[in-house]
Amino acid sequence: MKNSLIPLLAVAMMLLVGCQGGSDLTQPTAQDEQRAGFSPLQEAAVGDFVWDDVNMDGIQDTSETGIADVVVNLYTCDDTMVATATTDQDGYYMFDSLDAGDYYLEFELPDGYVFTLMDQGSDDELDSDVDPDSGTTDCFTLTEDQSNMTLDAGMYMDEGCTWGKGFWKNHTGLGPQPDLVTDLLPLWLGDEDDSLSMEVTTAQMAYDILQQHEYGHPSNGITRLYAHLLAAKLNIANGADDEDIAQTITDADAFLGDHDWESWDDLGQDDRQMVNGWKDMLEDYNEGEIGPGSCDEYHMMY
Ligand SMILES: [Ca+2]
Ligand SMILES: [Ca+2]
Ligand SMILES: [Ca+2]
Repeated sequence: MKNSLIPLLAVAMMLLVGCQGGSDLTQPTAQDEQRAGFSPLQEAAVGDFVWDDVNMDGIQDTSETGIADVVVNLYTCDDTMVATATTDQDGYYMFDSLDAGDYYLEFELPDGYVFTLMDQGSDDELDSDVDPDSGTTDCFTLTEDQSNMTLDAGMYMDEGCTWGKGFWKNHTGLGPQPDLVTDLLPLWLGDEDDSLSMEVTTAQMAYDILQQHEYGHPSNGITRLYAHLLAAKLNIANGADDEDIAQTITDADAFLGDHDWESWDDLGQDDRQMVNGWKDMLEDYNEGEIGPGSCDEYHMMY
């Protein structure tokens, strides 16, 4: 870049930064500027939509809505940042009053979101144009006076997925499969530091709990609860959304603070039913019946 261009570019960038935001009614429109006797030379524009791709198919479905307050950055294709915009309450953004030229866009993911699939379907009005790995679009060319409103970004809340307890047992590093458990430890069964709570500190201990023969046996309800509670906590530590079973875990942890597997034989019918109910909920979660869904299906889809 020649030094003499820098002041001009700085002025151009200040003008551009002042003109962002499709919904900001306080900004002058091109018509306003023409009425005021100012005839803008730069008329190209790009937009316009960031949406929540709930069904993760990369297509803007009519039931899917925009996402507000997403930061969008505009660059020239030689990586000079031109301007920044933020999506409005309906998910729209626009950069206008642009020079003809080659540009790309960068979209910043809100917390918990990931980008959806790029360039799905045959209608560029209804797809997502962001590479999920880079968060940017391809370079595109704007000619003088061109308005391109097809540059959209789909994203969805990444809720993770869950594996059943058999998967976790097979991934303690004690068999041929890799150890995926150790990095997720320690985990507590029962509220931390309560008298009968167990702290699971090693992959071997996790294996013994999931295998259900070291801490009681498979006909013992608390032994079964241990296994499914540990699998659920491994899933959550691995990134799975816990909304559907957070209360179950809170209740089970409180109970396991003063009941261990040796307490099972002395439990009354109501307590046993309660323990079995928690175990069933946690098993449903781990198997993908509730919660974010099974990783088996997730990996088959992608
Ligand atoms: Ca969709
Ligand atoms: Ca596209
Ligand atoms: Ca598009």
